[in-house]
Amino acid sequence: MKKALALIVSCMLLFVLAACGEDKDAAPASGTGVTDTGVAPEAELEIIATDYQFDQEEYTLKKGVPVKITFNNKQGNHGVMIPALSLQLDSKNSSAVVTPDKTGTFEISCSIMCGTGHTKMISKLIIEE
Ligand SMILES: [Cu+2]
Repeated sequence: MKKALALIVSCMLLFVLAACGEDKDAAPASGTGVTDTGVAPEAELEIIATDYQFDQEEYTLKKGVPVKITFNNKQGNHGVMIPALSLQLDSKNSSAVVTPDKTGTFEISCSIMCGTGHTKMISKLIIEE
């Protein structure tokens, strides 16, 4: 009898834990798509994607200036990946505030296998002093 009770209690515990887990997963979906790093942006940059290119060949940012980067998927299904900023955006998670901490020329590429032109979707990110 005690065993049965213990089993029921542990089942209930599992259920409660599972329910908590679901809540956590659901939270980001109802968010605004903005990754809040607690830093107020001083600049904004929009990257627009179409089949199969980004709207600019080069994007320029300033080192040390927090910038809100917004990804705008106008055509097709693309994402943007900027390894130098540890940043990846797509239509679901479309905006983030980052602060570039190094200067140089880096690569921006598409993060989603979007089709025949995928490998051509490369632009430059220039971070100036
Ligand atoms: Cu792609």
